[in-house]
This record gives sequence, C-alpha cells and structure tokens, in this order.
Amino acid sequence: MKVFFSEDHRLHFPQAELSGGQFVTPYERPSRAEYVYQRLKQQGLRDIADPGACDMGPVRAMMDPGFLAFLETAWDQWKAAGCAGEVIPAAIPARRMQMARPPRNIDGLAGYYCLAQETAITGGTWGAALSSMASAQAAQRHVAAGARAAFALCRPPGHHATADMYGGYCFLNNAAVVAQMFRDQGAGRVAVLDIDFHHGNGTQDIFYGRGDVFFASVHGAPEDAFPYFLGFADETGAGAGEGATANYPLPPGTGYDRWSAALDDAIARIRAWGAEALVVSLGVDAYKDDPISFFRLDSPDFADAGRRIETLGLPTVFCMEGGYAIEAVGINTVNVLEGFLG
Ligand code: Q9C
Ligand code: ZN
Repeated sequence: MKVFFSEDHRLHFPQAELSGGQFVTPYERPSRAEYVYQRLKQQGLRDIADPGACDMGPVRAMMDPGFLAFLETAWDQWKAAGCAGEVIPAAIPARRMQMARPPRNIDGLAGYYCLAQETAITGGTWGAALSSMASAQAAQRHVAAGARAAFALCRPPGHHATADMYGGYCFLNNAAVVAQMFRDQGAGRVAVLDIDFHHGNGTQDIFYGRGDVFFASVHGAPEDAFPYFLGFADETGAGAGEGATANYPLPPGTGYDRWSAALDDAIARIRAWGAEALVVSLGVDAYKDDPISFFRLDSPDFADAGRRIETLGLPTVFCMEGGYAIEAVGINTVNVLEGFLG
C-alpha cells in the first residue's frame, strides 16, 4: 500500500496544551508521526512518497474563506498584538451567542473560529496543516488512479475541524476533503468511516445535511468524552442527509467485542447504502494504554479491524487521525493497514 507523508508536519509543535488547568506538552506531538513512519518501514511498507503541494481548490471550495484567512495569519496577528505566548483564545461564543460575527481583535477572532481551547496555533501550524492535507489529497489521487488503497500519514489530524472551526488538535478536515474529491471525480456515493476514539464532529458537521456522503463513527460516548457535545446515537443527519449519519457512542471500558460489533454494524450500513469509495479516519486512540482515552483495544485488535474494513471491497483512503500512546501508535496504525492487506 502506497503511503504519503510530509516532513513538514514538524512545523507544528506547540509547547502548550491546556489540560486540567495547566499547560502541558501537547499529546499531539511530532514523534507520533515519526513512530508510524518507522513502523511502516520496519514492516516493509517502504513505498512512501512526499505528497508535494496542497491543492487549494478543494480546500477553498469546502472551507469558510474567513476561517482559512484566519488560520493563515493568526500567528502574525497574535504577535502583532503583542501576545507573548501561542495562539490560545480566552473567549468562545457560547449558548445564545449564535449571532456572533468575526471580531477584529485577534483574541476574539481566534475564539470565534475555535471549538476547543486545548489546541494552540504557532508560526508553523498553517504550513503543517497544508502538508497534512497534501498527503490526504495525494493518497486520494493515487486511489482514484486505480490503486485499491493508500495511506495518508496526516499530521496534524483533521476530523474535529469543521468548515469554519479548529480544535481537538485539528485545523483542516483532511478526510472530508478526500470524500469530496471522490464525489467531484464522479463517485455517486462516498462513505467516511471514523474509528478514532473521539467522535468525528467536524466531518459529521460538514456532511450532516447531505445525502451523498455517509458518515459513520465509533467513539467514546459524549457524556464522558471529547468533543462532549456531538456524537449521540440520535444524530442521524438532517434534510437530504437524514439517515446518512450513524453514530456508535460507547462507554468507558469498552473492549474489542463491543467495539467490533459497532464496527460491523457501521460496515453493514455502509455496504447497504451503496458507497462507491471509502475514506477511513484512522485514529488508534481506542488502544487500551492511550493516555487520554478509555477503550480497551489491544494491538492485534487493530489488525482484525483492518480485515473487517477490507470486506467492503471499496477503493479506500486511510487518513491518520489520533492516537497518543506514542510508541504503540506506530504498531497499531500499521496493524490496521496490514490487516486490510491480508
Ligand atoms: N487532557 C484527536 O484524537 N482533549 N483529537 C484532550 C487531554 C482533546 C483528540 C484532553 C482531544 C482531542 C484527533
Ligand atoms: Zn482521537
């Protein structure tokens, strides 16, 4: 399976993540990608290519222009305003502030585009986010050209980002752009299967009202897990998208039996729906030793999950999302790909 990976992910390495009222070294750190890269090579998945530049066309077509301009200039504006640290806004529009409009002040503007304050922006964030998107797009083009599957080793991840919000370590929604690229190239129906521990709120939001992209997510129940406010089982899509969203929220302590039953149901729904291409949001934070998650999957379970996903028989783009048990991230990610390859 061909892999796309850009070293430019290293441009994004904030010092600060707001966690438990303290600033800690971010869980989402460059070594995550390095461990996946090393494991790929170790296991003989050596066909690894730099993706080249991001194609801004599909990004601009999907994302809010003000949001993109914000991401590109946030660091410079923050510094120009005399702020000493990394971009972390204090105020976010909350209940009954739906009329919010983008303010001029950069602290207010960052809050306007932010959905969670753990995620800092630095001078390298925009470049890294573009390089992550570039890997996803290159993987999509490779599959569109006839390959059965490809793996985009995306960092930073994307599935929490909406068309106009960043957070949850995500800035640009790679999986959503890949799904749309399949549509633009003629696939009638595309599915996104999100197996990251966290609900893919951004991807869900982007496609919620649409009947042409199915979104399925297996994740920690929102009562107990980030992003807290989305991912309930009764979110099933709206309007033309009614029935094209499927959420499988699962409780703390969930092991592979229950998790894989949810995965099987998601796979059956995607099969019955008639998807012609598949995008997998591949997070491995469902792992038992993940430091910020509460499922109990073991490393061999990820290979079994890959086998099950393969049974769909679809052209498949894997986009890397989360996974924070640093050394196991490589093993678990590559296990999914190896399970898929059989
Ligand atoms: N104190 C992804 O897996 N909450 N994002 C962290 C740590 C945010 C996860 C809590 C988790 C975001 C792509
Ligand atoms: Zn996650």
